[in-house]
This record gives sequence, structure tokens and C-alpha cells, in this order.
Amino acid sequence: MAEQTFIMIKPDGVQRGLVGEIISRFEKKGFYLKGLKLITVDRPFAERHYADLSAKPFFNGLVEYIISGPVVAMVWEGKGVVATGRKLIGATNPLASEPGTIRGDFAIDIGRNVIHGSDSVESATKEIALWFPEGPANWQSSLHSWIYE
Ligand code: 3AN
Repeated sequence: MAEQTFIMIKPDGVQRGLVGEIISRFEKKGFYLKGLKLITVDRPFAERHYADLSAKPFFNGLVEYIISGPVVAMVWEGKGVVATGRKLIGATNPLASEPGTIRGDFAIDIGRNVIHGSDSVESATKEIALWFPEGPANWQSSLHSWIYE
């Protein structure tokens, strides 16, 4: 199966009307949308998603932020999508993200950085299973042969 990643537009991205812009950047790059939902998660779910960060001083604030409104949860597929997805997103701290990246173009504060993307193939598998227990959609674009050699 082709590589997949989990991408989440955080509550600030949804409320600021950045959903279309972000989806457009992943689409135009050539990645395929394999899962999509607008969902408000509760505290235990957000704590599971961010379990690796539970010892960090910003953990509670991060969980509060993620549960504060709906998020857009997505699965994107394509060659190298985990690492390239992180490049499209930009560095964690938006003040360090390059212009042209999502955070570089649309964010200022690290605690309001608009979007999440899995940091490895292994975390992508875990996060997709958590957010899409029903599994991603199974379809292939007819543009495939114009994107891949
Ligand atoms: P990334 O989202 O780029 O993978 P992580 O996994 O280090 O970055 O951090 C997860 C999330 O935790 C970030 N998206 C950000 O919202 C939040 N975060 C990270 N570092 C800080 C910090 N120093 N202060 C507040 N929030 C932070």
C-alpha cells in the first residue's frame, strides 16, 4: 500500500477559514485524499492523540486548544507523504517556518500553529487507526499515471 499520513487542521485553522487553502496545497502537490471529517474531540481522545507529549509543560494548554472547537481530520496518500507533508506544513514554531509553508504563511504562535502532521510512518499508522477506526477510503485517482512515472 502507498504511504499514508494523518493531517489535522486544528481549531484555529478551521475558524480562520483555512480549510480549503490547506486541502488545496496537498491536492496540488499530487497527494490523494483518502479520509476526511470535521469532528470535535473530547479530552480523553485528545490526550490519547498527544500521549507522547504528556510530560511537557504545555500539554494541558495543547489539549484545551485541540478540544476547543471542530478540527478537520484527514488521511493523505502518496510517495513520501509523511516527510513531504511535514515540509508543506513547515517547522513547529511558525516564527521559524519558511514562507511558502502552511505555518510560515498563516501562523505566528507555536500554540496556535494551525495544523498537525504525523512525524513518522509509524506514528501515521497509529494516528490513522485512532482517528479513522473505520479505515481510510479505498480509491485511486485516474490522474495517477500523470503524477507517477
Ligand atoms: P509538530 O506538530 O510540528 O509535530 P510537536 O509534535 O513537537 O510538533 O508538538 C506537537 C504540538 O504541540 C505542536 N503542533 C504545538 O501545537 C504544540 N507545542 C509544541 N511545542 C510547544 C510549546 N513550546 N508551546 C506550546 N505548544 C507547543
